[in-house]
Amino acid sequence: MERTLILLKPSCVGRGLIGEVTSRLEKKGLVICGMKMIQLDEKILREHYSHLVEKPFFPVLVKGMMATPVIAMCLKGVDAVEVVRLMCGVTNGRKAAPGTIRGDFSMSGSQNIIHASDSPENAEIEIARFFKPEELFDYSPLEIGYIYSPDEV
Ligand code: FUP
Repeated sequence: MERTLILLKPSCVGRGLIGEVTSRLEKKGLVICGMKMIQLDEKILREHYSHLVEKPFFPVLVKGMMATPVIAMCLKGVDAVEVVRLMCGVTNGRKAAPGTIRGDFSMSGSQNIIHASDSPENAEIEIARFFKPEELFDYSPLEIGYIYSPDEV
């Protein structure tokens, strides 16, 4: 099964939406295999957002991402990367479809609640960035037989 990395951003933590967003991911059938609260610093954000370092909004992005601790989560499921990106919606909350996490909870292109890995390759890099091996757990929840049929897993 595929793994992906999400961050519940300060716009989620600061608005008391941790439970609400986590609940959506759990109810979908994604398995939480790692979860912790961390305070990000500039060093890890420059690495995580290396593709955006030259953008004019980068300093605002970094400041916003350090405003509160964040929740880092590793999620597992069939096609987990694509499934979670679809659940998040597009980057700008004002343009994200209703029913998506950003579409339902965000009015902003930067205060947009959640980060999610954009490819399986990047997911593994990001999981290793935020979690030590001993912080990740490989288990099957009891209801796995109701989440997938046997030929899907
Ligand atoms: P996404 O993959 O949807 O998280 O989007 P990006 O990797 O392109 O952007 C990462 C973060 O940079 C966004 F979540 C918010 C911030 N950003 C801005 O603040 N302004 C922009 O115009 C684009 C991105």
